[in-house]
Amino acid sequence: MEKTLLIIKPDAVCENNTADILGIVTKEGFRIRAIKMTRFSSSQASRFYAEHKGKPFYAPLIKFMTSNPVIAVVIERKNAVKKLREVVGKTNPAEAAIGTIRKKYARDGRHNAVHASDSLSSAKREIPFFFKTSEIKDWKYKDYPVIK
Ligand code: FUP
Repeated sequence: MEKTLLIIKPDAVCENNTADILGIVTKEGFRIRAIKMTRFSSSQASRFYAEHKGKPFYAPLIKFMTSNPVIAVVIERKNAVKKLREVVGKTNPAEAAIGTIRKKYARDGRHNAVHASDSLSSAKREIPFFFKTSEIKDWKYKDYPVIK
């Protein structure tokens, strides 16, 4: 089992696509381990996207990502990083495969519905950006007490 970070971006939050996107990932066998709605401050967004500093799309990216709340989600399954990248699709929805989240919900390469960690090392850096270890919860499928 492997954990990765999914962020539902401001466009998808504001278009009320949150439940649809969570439905897709849970149907793909991902289990939600942690979830929160938050809003990036400029300094948080700059740190999160530090690798893109200097690129032409950096300033508008920060402006967009700080414009409204996002929903950060830690999800887990076998091969989580690779599988989520497949389910999410390419950065630009024009290039994304049919059936992917970005094909369905992205407007363009900036307003592209979701973020998904691009490697295990990115996931390990990005998850603590939003969650303390104690906020990530373990649970087992269909394993709960039925209280009489
Ligand atoms: P991805 O891993 O698919 O999210 O893509 P990148 O890491 O290359 O880019 C991160 C974010 O930068 C994208 F989700 C949106 C933004 N971006 C643009 O706005 N324009 C571009 O041409 C490329 C990326």
